[in-house]
Amino acid sequence: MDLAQALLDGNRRALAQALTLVETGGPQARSLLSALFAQTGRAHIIGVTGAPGAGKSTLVAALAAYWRRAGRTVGIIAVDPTSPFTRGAILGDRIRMQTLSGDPGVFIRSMASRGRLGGIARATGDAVALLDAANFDVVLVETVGAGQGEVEIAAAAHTTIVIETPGAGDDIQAIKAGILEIADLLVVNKADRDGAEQTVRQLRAMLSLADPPADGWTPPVLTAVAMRGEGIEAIATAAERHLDYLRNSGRFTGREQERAAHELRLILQETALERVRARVSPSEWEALIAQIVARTLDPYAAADHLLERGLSHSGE
Ligand SMILES: Nc1nc2c(ncn2[C@@H]2O[C@H](COP(=O)(O)OP(=O)(O)OP(=O)(O)O)[C@@H](O)[C@H]2O)c(=O)[nH]1
Ligand SMILES: [Mg+2]
Repeated sequence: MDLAQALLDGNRRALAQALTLVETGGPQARSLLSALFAQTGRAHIIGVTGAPGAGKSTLVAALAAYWRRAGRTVGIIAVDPTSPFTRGAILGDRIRMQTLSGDPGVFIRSMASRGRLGGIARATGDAVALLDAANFDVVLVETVGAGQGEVEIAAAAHTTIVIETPGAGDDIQAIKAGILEIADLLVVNKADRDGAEQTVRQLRAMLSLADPPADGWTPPVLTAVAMRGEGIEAIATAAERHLDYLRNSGRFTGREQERAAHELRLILQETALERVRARVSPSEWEALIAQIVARTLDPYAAADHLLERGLSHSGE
């Protein structure tokens, strides 16, 4: 069976199989992605990031339900979930989640980076491409905001939603520098708890103090009670408005160029490493390491040498 064609035809088992393939990586995954690449570029890719337990999955599920009611199809990727995707959502909104599961217009996939030798960002980008090719109108990517994760997701998305919670209040300065720069939308979730308004005010103050946004879009700060589906329509509408803004201001192409450059860099890094690994024997590798330790070779010269070995006669 032609996996690419089955995926394009809307076969969900083929999609699941294809996702497993790109998670593993390798030549088969590459040729599948090459075959599908021309069919990508339609989906609105939305990254959702925030601290563990901020309510990302609950919000993502509620957004998905909202867009389904609007007749749009939704693909969801949860990267490194610390809790199962549907846990919060099921507790919070049983009926809505039941509507999601069993709905062919929604596809949910979790991806774990544990035990993987790097490549999670590349694998996530590939998974997004598959959902895009499979004709999902919106692709939501959930990542825990802990270090590189949220920056990676912002580089791969059209629209990035950053979730905060009330009571981040006192240590709101602890919101990592950089989080405001990547946010296209800021959401204070769990607004049923004390201090939500204060957190909103603090975020707005931080935004007004920050440098004016390079792309001219000032991120709205919205509140939500994702668990009860409150504030969801405003968030969905703001995400759509952001995409419209990118398109109408001519900045969409720039975003696409950034996304493409980011993806190309990830692929180059991984491919170069893979080729070096394939062509340099462990003993040769160890000999180079020994030379570096002995200070008879510097690591840059070693890398040059390895790259030459890895990239020569590259008749793959
Ligand atoms: N009080 C309150 N609780 C919420 C709200 N939204 C989600 N929760 C709860 O917060 C907990 C975490 O929700 P999740 O959606 O799993 O959060 P998450 O950010 O996806 O968590 P991880 O993926 O584990 O990082 C669950 O118990 C939810 O029911 C809300 O608006 N108010
Ligand atoms: Mg989650």
